[in-house]
Amino acid sequence: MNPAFGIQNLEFQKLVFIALGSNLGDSRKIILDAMAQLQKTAATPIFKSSLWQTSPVNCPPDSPKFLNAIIALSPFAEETPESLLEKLQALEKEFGRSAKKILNEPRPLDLDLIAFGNEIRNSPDLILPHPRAGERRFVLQPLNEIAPELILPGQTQTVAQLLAKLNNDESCEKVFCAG
Ligand code: PH2
Ligand code: MG
Ligand code: MG
Repeated sequence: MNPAFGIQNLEFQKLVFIALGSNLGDSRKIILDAMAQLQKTAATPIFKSSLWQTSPVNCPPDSPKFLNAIIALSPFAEETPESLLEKLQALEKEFGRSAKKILNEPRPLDLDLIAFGNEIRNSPDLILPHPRAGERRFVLQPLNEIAPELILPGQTQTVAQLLAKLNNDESCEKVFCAG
């Protein structure tokens, strides 16, 4: 399913994009279950990328590969970036995430808010849009499946253009279509 293809940028203003990552436990089940939970925090529509197996970036040596995906949803009218962030952090805990001891250590579930419409934030707890989203293949590749024409706030290029000019050797392989 590729329902967001061709959607105009104006409509993206209402959409929230969340990156899902897991490299500990049954990552495929965790990502799919988390996607199902995230649907409950949203009005429709929901757009889901495939699941991609990706090489760890800036992680401790011998870290397992990740499964990564992106979900786009239309938030409830009263939702704010801050209220949604709280829900994402609660969900990470529900899936067994504990307080971090080592930077980017393996985790069952990481939920990163990539964009919340055109909102901009620069607080210690939340930077919007996500500052490294435009550089990460594990974000751009799944995002490109559902929103190739999206221009993130502060960017001049679309997701498809950012992906095309990406110059790094991060591996990123589609492993499962979440439908
Ligand atoms: N997340 C990180 C650091 N490195 N590498 C991959 N492949 N996928 C991730 O989701 C990821 C990462 C910090 O959260
Ligand atoms: Mg992350
Ligand atoms: Mg995170």
